[in-house]
This record gives sequence, C-alpha cells and structure tokens, in this order.
Amino acid sequence: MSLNSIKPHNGQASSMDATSIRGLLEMTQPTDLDDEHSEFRLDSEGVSTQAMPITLGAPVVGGGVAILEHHRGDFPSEDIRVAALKATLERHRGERQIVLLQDFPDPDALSGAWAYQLIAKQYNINCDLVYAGALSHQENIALVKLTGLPTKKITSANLKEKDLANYQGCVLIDNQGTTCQLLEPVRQAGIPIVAIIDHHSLQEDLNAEFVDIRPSTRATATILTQYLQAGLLKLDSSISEHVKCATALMHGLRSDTNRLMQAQEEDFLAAGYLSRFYDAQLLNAVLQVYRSKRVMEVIQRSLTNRVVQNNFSIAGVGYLRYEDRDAIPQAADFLVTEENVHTAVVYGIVRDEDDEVELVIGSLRTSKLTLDPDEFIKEAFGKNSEGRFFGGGRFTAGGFEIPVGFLCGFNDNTEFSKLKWEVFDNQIKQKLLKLVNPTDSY
Ligand SMILES: [Mn+2]
Repeated sequence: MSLNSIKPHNGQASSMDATSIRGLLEMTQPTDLDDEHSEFRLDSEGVSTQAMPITLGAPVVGGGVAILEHHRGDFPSEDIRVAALKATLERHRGERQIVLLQDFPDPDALSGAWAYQLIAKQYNINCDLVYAGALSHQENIALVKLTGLPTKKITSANLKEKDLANYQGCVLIDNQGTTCQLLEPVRQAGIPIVAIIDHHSLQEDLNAEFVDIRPSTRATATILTQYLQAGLLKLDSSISEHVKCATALMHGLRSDTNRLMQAQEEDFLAAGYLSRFYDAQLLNAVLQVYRSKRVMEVIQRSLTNRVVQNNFSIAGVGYLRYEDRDAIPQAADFLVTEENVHTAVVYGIVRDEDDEVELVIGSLRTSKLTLDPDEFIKEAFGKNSEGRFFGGGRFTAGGFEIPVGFLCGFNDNTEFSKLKWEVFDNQIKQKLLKLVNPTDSY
C-alpha cells in the first residue's frame, strides 16, 4: 500500500482511508490544538517520511505496535488494541516510566495519565506523571488536590540527566509531544517512547512502540476507561484510589465533551461504566471552584475590549502573567456565550518574567458547527519562517502562539509596553477580521 495515498491534507484525519493504514503507518502534518483549559506549543510542520511497522495480529515481541483509528469502531478492533497494550506492558515489566503531560494539563490528561499509571502498576511498572508548565485552572488544582492525583511539576531546566537515567521508557497521554516541552530533553536522554494514547489529530511521527491515537474520540479518558473496562485493571469500589481515579476520569471525559453535551455513544458508555465506581460528591467538590480575581479581571478586560462583527467576538486582553494564561481560554469560553456570537477569540501577551519570554497566546471557541477552528486559525495566521503553523484546533476549540521575538522582554518604559501591545493587537485583529469580513479590505 502506497504511503502517499493516505496522506491527509491539513491534518484532516477524516480524509484518510483507515483501511489503507494496513502495512505501514504514516504520520502526517500536525494539527495543533487547544485543549479545554490548556493550549499547545507549536511543532514541526511537514510530512514525515518515517514509517513504522504496524502489527495487526499478536504483537511482535520487541517490534513496534502501532494502532491508529480514524473511523470510529471499525479499525482496529478493541481486542487487538487491548492485546497490543497488554503485550507492550508485559515487555516492559518492572521498568520505570515517565508519563509526560501537556505543559498545562487538563482533567482529561490528568485522569487519563493516572489510569495509565494504575494499569501499568499491574505490570510492576512505576510511573511518574509530570508536566512542565502549570496547573493553571482552579478546577485542575482542585482535581489534583481533592483526589490526590499523583502528578508533579518538573521544569525542563531542572530535568537533569541523572533524574532521567531512572527511566526506561516515556509515555505520552492526551498529547503527542507538541504541547509538552519535556519531550525534547527526554528524547535527548535517549529514553524510548513506549506508548502514546491520545485523541488529538496526528502530529509528527514519534516512533513509539505502542500508538493508540483516535482523533474521532472525544476524550482520552474515554479511551483509558475502555482499557479499564476491557480488564487491564479491575476497578474495585472498596479501593479508595480506584474510586478517586474513576472520579477523575469522569471529570476528564465530562470536561472534554462539554459536560457530555458533545459526548458520543462511546463516551456515554464509558461514563456509564465509571458511574459504578466514581464518587459523585467528590466530583461535585472538584466542580465547586471559583474563578480567581485575576481571571475575573481578564474576563472583564475581554468584555471591555471585545469587537463583535459578523457573530465573531474578538478581544485582546493585553499583558498577562504566565500563571494566568489559562484566563485566556476562560475568557473565550465566556465571550462565546453572548447572544448572536458564535465564535470568540481572546488573546494576550503572556509574560514569563523569569525567562524574559513573551508570547502572544490566543484561544478560539466556537459553537458554529461548520467552523473548523483548525482551518480558521491556520488561515488567519499562516506559518512562521520555518514553515510551522502558529496554531490550530480541534472540534469547537483552537489556539495559537505567536512569539514576540526580538521585542521580547520587560521594559520599564510603560509607553514602550503600550506601543508593543498595540502593534500586536492591531496585527492580530487585522488578520482575524480579514477572515471574519472577507469582502472588506483592511
Ligand atoms: Mn483531551
């Protein structure tokens, strides 16, 4: 089967023919995305020429097992997936693995990684769940605190080689490395990628041993729940850790399906299974969190600054601290609830004062089913000088990151800061409005 025949365009997984994946697995152009409460880092564009073997029967010991599903339910079967994951875990029995979460992990990533950790424990594999950025959403902090979710922050700077020497494998859950700055140092340390379990569109080929990427599935928590249900770990309601993990998974799949409103049959089935084990009161406690004052202020700025045209609401919110970057998607979530608005885009300059790094970070939320956030963002902002897109998206959500580059860095001169913001604000607005009002000229 020719590889070329299965190359999708612009990361549109639906254009792939699942049956043509037999034989070889081809990775494709990445589409970047914006998770419910966290965003991505950009990664390379362009089609990888690397191919890897896919084994469709019993997995070959030591060989690659790649599983890819583009069409719900048809390929490959659940039995094959389950057998492949079991065989992979078996091959790594007794090892220590580092599970990489996206820099700003969301409930789907956190809960999915926890479920993987508990599954791996059955094989005497010890996993550390790590992320490099921050738990920037109050709800995520509550989830981690209230369930005792075993994750820790580790920056790429303090990820020393001697720490990495403890790991024999790396696992990516709910991401494919493009939203995770820890992947690079981990790869440089020569740690092989054992497994990728994700539901985002295909990104670059990472040459992992086990790959289960299902862009048509709404939540990674759903995928992990299916593995639990298939017997990789027998949940037991008398074990507190199981109950808490089931609660986290319920939260993860609810949050990636907009409280089940965008859930599909498989998500409801997964939620049905979890309902036997989860703690409804605990979930309620996780959801009962409040917005911080700073998030409220960013929302206020987005309301004041918004420009509404053709049912699009566009708002620049100025400078934000790194820890508050999650206020941007929250503001977009809020703006999209306005009457006659179907799409909201909120952006600001996020400043990491330690690193003197500044980035324009933006989020898009849409309720318009015919608007593809991925296409919209790629068209609005195009690519950088290296040919990488500034952003992308998935169903109903998208995001972008634009480096401030040479203009980076704090300046005592407030007039300078103000001018800098205005330049970015105007440029972004102009690019967005060009798409919003295609007939006008800007
Ligand atoms: Mn997810």
